[in-house]
Amino acid sequence: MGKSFPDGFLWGGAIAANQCEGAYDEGGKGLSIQDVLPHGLKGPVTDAPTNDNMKLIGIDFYHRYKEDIKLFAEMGFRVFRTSIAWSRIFPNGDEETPNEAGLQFYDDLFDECHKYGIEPLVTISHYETPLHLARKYNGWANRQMIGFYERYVRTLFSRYGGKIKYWLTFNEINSVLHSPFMSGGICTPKEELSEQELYQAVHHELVASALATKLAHEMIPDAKVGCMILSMPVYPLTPNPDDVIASLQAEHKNDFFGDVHVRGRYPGYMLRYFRENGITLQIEPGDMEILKHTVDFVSFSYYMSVCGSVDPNQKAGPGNIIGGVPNPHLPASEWGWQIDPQGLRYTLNRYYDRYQKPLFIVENGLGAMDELILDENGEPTVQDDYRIQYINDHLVQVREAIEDGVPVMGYTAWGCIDLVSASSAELKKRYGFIYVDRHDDGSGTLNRYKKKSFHWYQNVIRTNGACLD
Ligand code: BGP
Repeated sequence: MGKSFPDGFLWGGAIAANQCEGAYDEGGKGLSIQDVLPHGLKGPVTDAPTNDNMKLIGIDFYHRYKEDIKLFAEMGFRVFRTSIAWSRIFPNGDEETPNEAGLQFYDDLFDECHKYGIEPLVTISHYETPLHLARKYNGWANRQMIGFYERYVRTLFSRYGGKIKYWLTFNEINSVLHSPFMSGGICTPKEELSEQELYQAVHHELVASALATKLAHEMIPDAKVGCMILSMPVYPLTPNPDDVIASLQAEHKNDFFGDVHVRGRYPGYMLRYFRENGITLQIEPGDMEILKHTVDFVSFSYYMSVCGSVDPNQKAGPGNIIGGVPNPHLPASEWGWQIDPQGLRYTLNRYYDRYQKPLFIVENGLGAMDELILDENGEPTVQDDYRIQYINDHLVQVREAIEDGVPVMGYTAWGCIDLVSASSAELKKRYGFIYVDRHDDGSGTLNRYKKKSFHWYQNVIRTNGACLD
């Protein structure tokens, strides 16, 4: 038996509304950008929802959440991360009054979590901008988004202030630099979008995020607000100082977001980048004051690391939205994402050295092709030893980081129940401890089955991590 995790460590799992709920046109919901992205980042944006879009039904979480939360409770979850679909609350995004049916849905969902003593951790915006805001305003490229987002968060804080303690303002906020439509609802094709427009959109999101933090602190004094960063450590491919500086600069592109959220101002390296690339942000009076409302904790997703190199022959490999030069020392998943458990310890240490704030790992896991088989009792299951190995190895490194002195609030395994992939919109890329019988051709009963990892994770939580090896 290994060492236990600290008392009160928040064990749990994470999903996002658009990848699970389905019911894309029920309960007064408006369309979101995901409803016209049938193939995720790999395919075109369609004019209207199409039948090949797996997210329209998702895993039918909208209708089956009671069954699913019961299974999460059986695993012992203390926290459950999900997002609120903005277009359920404000179907178009720019109306004055919210949609009561949408508000009621989340009231019921959160009550169901509390029934089992599970603390919800809510992402306010997770790749699901209302489509109307994308089409009419060009998403976060437009400053008016700050006002729409403010109205949305005020609505959430006044309605759920008593029920939700942990809030995240934007999922993987740094991903907007790489996927402007999915992350920021920006319709201008990426090739035509100037850096000026892109960083202006980033400024709008950073102001909106700080405004949400300010409002949360005023409206729900007990609440804790975190930023959420797509973390991807960049190791120099060689000790060549040019590679080291190239890696530092690649890290800066991501660190910039956490730095503003924690320090409340733009870092010098970014001001230099703006200066040297002809970028002049339009900053309104008061913006810099708002940015000073800094977060209570830093949360992040961690799936993989990459390498930085100045060698033009080194080509970037696949990755979680952001790619990078592959590391010759690491294996990769079936989707080519390199597996690097120690990168998680490294990231936790690096963030704590930099921010001195509590950290929360809100996404980590292995997307893999699972095979449903019958166990000795004739029950369908999956022997997902590869997933157990992956999560075990990452959690061992979390424990190392805790031993290093890093305060880690919790760990929510990504896709604790199988869901639709964000990048490829496939269901066959499965992350769950719970198998969902649904397939990319639309077939399947939607029944839920416990994988081997379900029982394993239950034991991890029961022993507070002591069973990890
Ligand atoms: C992150 C997103 C998630 C999620 C995860 C796994 O980028 O925040 O929404 O899906 O990555 O990625 P994928 O679904 O592409 O495998």
